[in-house]
Amino acid sequence: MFTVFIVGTAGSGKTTLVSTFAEWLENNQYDVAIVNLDPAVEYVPTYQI
Ligand SMILES: Nc1nc2c(ncn2[C@@H]2O[C@H](COP(=O)(O)OP(=O)(O)OP(=O)(O)O)[C@@H](O)[C@H]2O)c(=O)[nH]1
Ligand SMILES: [Mg+2]
Repeated sequence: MFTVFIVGTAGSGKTTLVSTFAEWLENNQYDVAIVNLDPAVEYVPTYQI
């Protein structure tokens, strides 16, 4: 099992990267769990599995 932390300044593309990376992992037969640690998050994108 791998754990990847994505950190960066506000608006630097963290959510976009995580969403795209997770979709790629799912498409390549990896199981993925995503946890958003931002206490001020207002929008969490979904992706097709
Ligand atoms: N040009 C460009 N824009 C990007 C890239 N990645 C994300 N964006 C845009 O940058 C903006 C912020 O992206 P988010 O993924 O919401 O960034 P974030 O770091 O999660 O932002 P916060 O959660 O608000 O801190 C959005 O309008 C994205 O479409 C990229 O690689 N290139
Ligand atoms: Mg974000």
